[in-house]
Amino acid sequence: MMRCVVSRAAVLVCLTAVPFFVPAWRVDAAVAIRPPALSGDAGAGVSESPKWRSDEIIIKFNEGVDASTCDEVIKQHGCVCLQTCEPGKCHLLMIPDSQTPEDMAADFLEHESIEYAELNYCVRLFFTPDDPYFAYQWNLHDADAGGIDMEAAWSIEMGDPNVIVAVMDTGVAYENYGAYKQAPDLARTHFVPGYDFINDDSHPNDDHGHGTHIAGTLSQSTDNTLGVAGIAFRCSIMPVKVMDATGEGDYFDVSQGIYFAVRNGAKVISISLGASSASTTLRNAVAFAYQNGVTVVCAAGNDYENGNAPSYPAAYDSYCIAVGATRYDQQRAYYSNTGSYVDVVAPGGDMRVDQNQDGYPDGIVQQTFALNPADFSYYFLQGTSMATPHVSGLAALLISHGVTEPDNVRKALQQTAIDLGSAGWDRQYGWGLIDAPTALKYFGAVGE
Ligand SMILES: [Ca+2]
Ligand SMILES: [Ca+2]
Ligand SMILES: [Ca+2]
Repeated sequence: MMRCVVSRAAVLVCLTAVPFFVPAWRVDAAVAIRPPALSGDAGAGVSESPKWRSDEIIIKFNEGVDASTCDEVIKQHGCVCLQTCEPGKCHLLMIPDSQTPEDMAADFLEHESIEYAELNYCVRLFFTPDDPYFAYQWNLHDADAGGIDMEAAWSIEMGDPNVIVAVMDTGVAYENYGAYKQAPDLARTHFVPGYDFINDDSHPNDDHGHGTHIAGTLSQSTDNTLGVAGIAFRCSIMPVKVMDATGEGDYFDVSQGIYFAVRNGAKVISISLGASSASTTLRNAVAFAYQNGVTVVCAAGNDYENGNAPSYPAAYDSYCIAVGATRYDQQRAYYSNTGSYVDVVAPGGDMRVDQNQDGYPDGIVQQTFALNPADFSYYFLQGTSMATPHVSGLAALLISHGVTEPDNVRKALQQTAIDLGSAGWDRQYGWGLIDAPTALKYFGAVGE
């Protein structure tokens, strides 16, 4: 299936073993994971913010209880009235350090003058999607869980369908067509026409599984009570197939895909592939995208333990945002390339560990398929492939939020990244771990 080189010009280079992920399902079925049906407490192992104020309760006295009695009862319980909510409606009390709010409320409830006593529950501004496996997406949760804090980001921007992200990959399970089926958790995702440069037709269906996983991280149907969430779930996806069923392609097809995406309105091009040979053809293609105002986001490569050679197109530094991979503890993933071209890092996972103790390897989970393109499940994968759509998704949200031009997108991503490793930019982490809500506030904060 080496489908290049001989019949084409000498500048073509095979992208062998291209997609930057550990091919989980081909090596070990045990890491192709199907999360069990979940009950309501799916969040086990995922840190949550407090549900109520630990030092406060709210009480209300019965109608007709006079003010001096109220003061007396509050004092008897060792509490201090912080505020009242309109006269007589309710009191906010600070409780003694020695008491829990649950016990304190129970004590008040036993008093004859009390109508009710309850905890002061915390509200969250943040949008929390109802997708049942969202709890397993540590990569989308807070930075202290290794993630990019999408709940806070979604309260700022959920995306604009006019912002198109082209996915240069093995295709996407975006439609029902012949043997190919639409992934159920892409049913509400918005797609625009793409192209299949492997088979030269207008049906860029996925016959591998990699591209569907990438599209999921970018724009999985979200808040649909099914499966998992995606980052820029209201933006549009353009599937562009430039790799075949074995995960191989070539620079010529990738370049064609990039020109196609630019000419058909993509604002972001997400490229989770690469190879270690430089190419004028490929460089010209990413330069064309950049010069036409399109943000190109590329995987930095998974070859750290195999020579750490620079990967293209990621290494075309001024034209591409190159993305390395981190894991739950914010450390660089063992496979993630380092080098002068690394711009930022994003969660790519480490399947060797279960640092968040949720019972699964710490990969990135999205819906895709293994061998049969009509049989979908939820798979944890790792790689700079998986890290890349975090950055291209956030780029799409930035553009939805009004940021224009690739240099401004880059600036917002880099300037707000959480610095990791040695201080400032470094070869392992670039500018650091992307921080979605802070990036979305960047231009507002500096007065654009
Ligand atoms: Ca979903
Ligand atoms: Ca885990
Ligand atoms: Ca650093």
